[in-house]
Amino acid sequence: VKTSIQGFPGIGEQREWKRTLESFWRNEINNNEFEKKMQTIRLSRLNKLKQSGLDYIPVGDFSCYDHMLDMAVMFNMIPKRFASAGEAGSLDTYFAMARGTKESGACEMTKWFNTNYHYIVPEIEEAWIPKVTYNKPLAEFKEAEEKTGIKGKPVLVGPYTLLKVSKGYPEEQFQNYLDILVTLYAKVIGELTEAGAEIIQMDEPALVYSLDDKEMDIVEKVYQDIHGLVPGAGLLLQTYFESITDLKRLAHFPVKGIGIDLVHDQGNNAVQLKEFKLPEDKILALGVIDGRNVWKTDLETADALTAYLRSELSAKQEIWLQPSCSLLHVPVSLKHETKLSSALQNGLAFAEEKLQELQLLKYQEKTTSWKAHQEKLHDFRRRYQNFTQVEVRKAKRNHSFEERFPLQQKKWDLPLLPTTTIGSFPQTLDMRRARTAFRRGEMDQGQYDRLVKKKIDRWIKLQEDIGLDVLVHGEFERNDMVEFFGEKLDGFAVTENGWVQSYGSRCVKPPVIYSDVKFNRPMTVKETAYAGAQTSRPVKGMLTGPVTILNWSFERRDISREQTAFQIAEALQPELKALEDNNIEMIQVDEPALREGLPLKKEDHAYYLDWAVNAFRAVSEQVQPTTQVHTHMCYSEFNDIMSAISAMDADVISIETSRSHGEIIEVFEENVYDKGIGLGVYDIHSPRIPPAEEMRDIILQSLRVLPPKLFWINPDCGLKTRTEEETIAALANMQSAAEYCREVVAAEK
Ligand code: THG
Ligand code: ZN
Repeated sequence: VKTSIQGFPGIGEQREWKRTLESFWRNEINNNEFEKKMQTIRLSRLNKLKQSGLDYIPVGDFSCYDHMLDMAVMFNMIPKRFASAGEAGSLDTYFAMARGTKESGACEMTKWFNTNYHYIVPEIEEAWIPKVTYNKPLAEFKEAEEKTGIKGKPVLVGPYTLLKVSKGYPEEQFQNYLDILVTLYAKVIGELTEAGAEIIQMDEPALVYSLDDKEMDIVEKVYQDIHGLVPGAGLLLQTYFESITDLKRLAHFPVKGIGIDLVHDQGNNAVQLKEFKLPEDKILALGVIDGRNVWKTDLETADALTAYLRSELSAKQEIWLQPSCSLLHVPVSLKHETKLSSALQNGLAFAEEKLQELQLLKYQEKTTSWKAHQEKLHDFRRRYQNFTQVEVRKAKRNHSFEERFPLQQKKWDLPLLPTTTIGSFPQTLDMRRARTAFRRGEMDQGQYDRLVKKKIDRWIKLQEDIGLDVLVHGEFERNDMVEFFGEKLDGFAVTENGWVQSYGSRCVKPPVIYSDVKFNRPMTVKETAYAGAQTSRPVKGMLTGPVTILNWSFERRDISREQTAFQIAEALQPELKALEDNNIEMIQVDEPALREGLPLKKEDHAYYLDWAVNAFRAVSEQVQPTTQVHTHMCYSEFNDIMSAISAMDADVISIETSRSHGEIIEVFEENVYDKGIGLGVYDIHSPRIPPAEEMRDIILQSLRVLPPKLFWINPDCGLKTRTEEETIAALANMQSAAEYCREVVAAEK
């Protein structure tokens, strides 16, 4: 038995990767220093993996921004609009694509399957000149060999997945582009093989969607063609996040091995594996430990599963033990957690601890460390396994939208095309520093509260001056929209250093749900009510919804996700009541992650959407009909869930759209949406300040498919990552665009 991992976090134990990137972007270090620092981080990570005892160590999974962007640049998928950003293949072009420039908007970014990681979407333009600009995995393979003596396992995203998650090409060109890609992959793989890479991991997570026979034909041909071009290549076809619908078929592709997820597959992969005879020359890589959650592995269970799967396999079969997917999705190490109770730590394993688990499983001996591991796990379970059953049920408000709409029109009396923002304002350095000082006990509650109030005062005034109609308090007291609630609700634990990359240099610290979720005390009332008292305009309260809290936390695995979602929903109800009692009667319950929790298999969509929508509705079940419930969702791809979005029954929804505005407009051409809606009118992920004219066009375009009396105007997401100057300038442009469009609409009447 061998051990391997598909990928390891690149951010470093103390997020040194993030700091390197950001100091480069601030021009504090030059290209040379940047490359050097990145190499140091890359090599120390490799040495750590080497010391862990892994048999196969991934190389090429390390990125200076995102692994999909690396693939795009490697294959020269550089959109024309970046031609002037720098030399093809230069860092300037690379980061221009990731972050945009003054002249050109960044490439679209979207979530990686059903995770909270976001990748850069490759664009294939008609003018694309297919070529390999630079064999990145080869460079890293050689570097690993020279500098650390590791014979690495290069990692590539496979051609089928790459093309599936790319955009910009006509659907009917799919096969054509796939054929072209195959020749490029053959070149990269050929060079790697030549250089001595024995195993090359081809990540094909897109194979876990519900593929039919015809699609499997297409995928099979890809691997036949590559095999034909590079017969000596040792490809390991790696899948994850779900089961393979037809595993038997996949197992007969002309590849050296297959990798499967045995944790997040609903048991399907194991069942199938027992039903056919795996060719005995194939490596079977078993994902037996959870690669995307933080729970300690039950070694007995994992070992029993491995033994069961091996029982009918040939003795010659090469077996690898692996996590279920890349460890990118979990924090780096438990060793920096000084505040988590030992009772809880007994139940946890981050990326480094998972490496140790693989070694314990490899030797299958019930050593003292094995026994100690199991004992801790059992301690944890004894303490936390009980839970309170809540009812997963239909939930709805007492009045329909048709009844609520006129009541709310009357109560709020807003202008046509009301302007607002999504909730957060820039988290400036002074606020971050204050929060750190407060957490360390270097600043007392009174001082901290005064600082928050000063910020709120300033931004209430700024919003009034700009002319916005519905104001927000700005969330200065919050770190992250999920972590903040995790700190205050019962049943959650937050970490000190449990960072996970979210996109680019941005990281999040997902809280851990280890016990029943319950309301403890009001969480948002103090700051929101204070803001409300400073202005005569409406101030919108800001909560994170149950599905998003669930999706962006490390959830329990001993009770169902829907149970936990309803526990969270019920824990939020008293918060809405407390806000209403304090005259906050517009309340936004954000669900940016509702779409990303969508199961990968089509057949599971309906069930998920049903409980997710009901959990959302349960939050505001008891509010007054005049209380206006807003919600917000990030990222496109709404086509497939439009009816669920409507079923959420929010009075107003805002949707992030601006990196793919045209596509979202089409969605509303095809679907009638009949409640309040704001389509983001500019991209907040880029430092670029969009001119008012550009936003006018977007608004007027949207008004062709959505009725003006239901339309709201807002940026496409929260503004916490922007600077104050950028925010003020962009919002002023947005307000002027809104006022212009109001006149256009009035004139049309
Ligand atoms: N919270 C969580 N998950 C998310 C988002 C979020 N996933 C999707 C989307 N939003 C990703 N966006 C961001 C935006 C900003 C940051 C992280 C993810 C961010 N992080 C700080 C950083 O890395 O500098 C964290 C440090 C800090 O808070 O001080 O800014 O909003 N859970
Ligand atoms: Zn958003």
